[in-house]
Amino acid sequence: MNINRRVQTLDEFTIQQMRDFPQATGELAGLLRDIGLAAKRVNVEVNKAGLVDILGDAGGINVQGEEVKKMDIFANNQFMGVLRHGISCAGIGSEELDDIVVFNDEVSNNSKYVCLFDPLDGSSNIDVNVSIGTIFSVFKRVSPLGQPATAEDFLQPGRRQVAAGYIIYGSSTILVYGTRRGVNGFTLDPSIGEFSLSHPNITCPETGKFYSVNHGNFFQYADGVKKYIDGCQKKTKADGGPYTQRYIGSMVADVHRNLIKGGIFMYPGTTDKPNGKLRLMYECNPFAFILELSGGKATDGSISILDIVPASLHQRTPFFAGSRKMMDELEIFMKPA
Ligand code: AHM
Repeated sequence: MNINRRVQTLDEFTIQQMRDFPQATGELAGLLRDIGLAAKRVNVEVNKAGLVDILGDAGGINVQGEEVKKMDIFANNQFMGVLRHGISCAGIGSEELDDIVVFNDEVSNNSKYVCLFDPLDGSSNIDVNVSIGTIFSVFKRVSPLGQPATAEDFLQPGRRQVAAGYIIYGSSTILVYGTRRGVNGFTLDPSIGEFSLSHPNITCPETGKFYSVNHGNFFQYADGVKKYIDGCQKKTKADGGPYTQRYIGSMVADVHRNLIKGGIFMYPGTTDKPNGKLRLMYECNPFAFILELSGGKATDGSISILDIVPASLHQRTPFFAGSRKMMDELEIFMKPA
């Protein structure tokens, strides 16, 4: 087998980017390294979930009122642990925690960043061996250094993210992250235990053939969404069709596929849940950031996800994201009459 040992690891890549920016302090590189380390630990456990007593419900209900799986807790503790003991993060917000956690020690109070994450998205899929993932968002603090981080550091619009990314624990494990300098993907090379650059400079195709939505909720969607979905099913060859419906029910896998291959992902509001299901701060913002950086779009049906001013840590929003031309077409259907 021909092994390319010149592929850059995640650490080499982030350090290289730092060298190109001599004024960089290395804190962001350190943060990404910490996230990569936690991801490797979670990956090991996800891979043996069927073997050990880590599979299944932890018996509790999380702050969203959903059943908590043991792996959710494990993943949350891993990410919180590396960030708490690193030097780059002043505090975290997590899907699994009611409120923000401010680390409040001398080193953390001088750290520039705060981090929000969904430690294990799609975790109801673990029991059936379907891809799951971690999603994260990084903001620069607005409160003064030297003091504990505050709620304002977290509740910033997504456009102010300095980095965001996700990890998919799938047929292979891949970490994708974006900064203003672009979006890059790193696949975990099990032979050396390192994330290695496999998808440099990711760009989202301007259009695609995939549309991803929960059809079970169809009759609860707004008319514009129904008409758009109907249109997807009626696409002819001349219109770039036929489209293919693909919905895993694991956002990381669905959005990743559409980012790489071209497509649109939708989690609209329903009559029962007008704001949909997905969380703004640690599910929608990171994907919106990555999609906009890579040429795609993400909205709540009317404005860019990145322009939503957050009111609370766990707020939900309708979410439409993907290839630019498909999003433009959706917007025509969703415009108020
Ligand atoms: P989770 O927070 O319980 O893991 O749920 C989030 C997941 C997303 O990954 C996915 O897009 C969505 O829930 C699927 O929901 P539904 O089954 O309602 O279509």
